[in-house]
Amino acid sequence: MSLIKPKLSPEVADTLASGGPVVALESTIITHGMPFPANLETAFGVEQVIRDNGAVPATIAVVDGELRVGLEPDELEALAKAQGVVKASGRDLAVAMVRGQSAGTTVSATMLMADLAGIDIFATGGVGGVHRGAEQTFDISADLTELGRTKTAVVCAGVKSILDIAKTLEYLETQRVPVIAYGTEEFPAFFTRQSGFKADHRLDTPEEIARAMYLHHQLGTGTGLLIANPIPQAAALTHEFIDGTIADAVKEADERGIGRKELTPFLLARINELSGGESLKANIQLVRNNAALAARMAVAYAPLKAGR
Ligand code: PSU
Ligand code: MN
Repeated sequence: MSLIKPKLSPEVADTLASGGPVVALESTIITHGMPFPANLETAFGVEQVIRDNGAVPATIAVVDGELRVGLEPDELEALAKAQGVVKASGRDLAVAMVRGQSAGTTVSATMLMADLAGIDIFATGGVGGVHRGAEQTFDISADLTELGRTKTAVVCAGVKSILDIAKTLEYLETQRVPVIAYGTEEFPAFFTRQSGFKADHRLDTPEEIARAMYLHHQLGTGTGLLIANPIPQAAALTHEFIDGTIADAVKEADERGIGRKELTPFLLARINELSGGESLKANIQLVRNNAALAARMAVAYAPLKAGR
């Protein structure tokens, strides 16, 4: 079976060819996850954090129907400003290509494209999961099934309580996806360092995580890994501050009948409004923190992959 190779930027292509460390970044966070101009500032800032930690960033998106890995600054800016861009999960990529559309890629689509490009590690803020009320709506993010079939390691800050965290962890267990918390026993809840649930595993260094990735793939498991990195203490929100706001936003979405792919972007925007911008500030800091860990993992993983 011949697979499509996305178009790589020259820098990403050169780095991959020489076995150097590359970290993939998603673009739905830019197109649907944060308002302009914070989305663009964050996108540039996160790329710089990856460079500062010794790796090359590869922001992934669909631009005018072309699958792209590594965007130029003007392309990133156009994506951040564009109105009405598609939110593409893995299943939406082929149609976006046929129609010549531009699209922000979700965790699912970004994992798929990273894998096609030969990139093993991907940093984001939060992954999608099992939504609250999923027993009625069946709303389970394609991010979770992608983790069950694509080998990319995804560094996130856990999942926020717009989701049913217990069911999300159950689903990842069913999908055979190891959930590794970095430096903590607890599975973090995005804005907060605690969720009330334990992660399956704890590892304390990027080198150990890289070795676990390597062995996981050597075992032929065929699945991704989810690395949960708690938000830095100084940037974390408290449960008292954010939990009620999240519950209000979830209730409002339910009352207004918002579902399917609109649900997550609506909740993120509404929580930002209701929190007076505090959730966005925390979101920016945790993405940067994840990018730093992912870059350090990539630096440790490159020699293992090359057999050095
Ligand atoms: N959570 C966030 N910010 C985001 C997303 C999730 O805090 O930007 C985005 C990611 O791209 C994720 C997607 O893959 O939402 C999940 O969407 P859904 O729940 O519709 O599967
Ligand atoms: Mn959904």
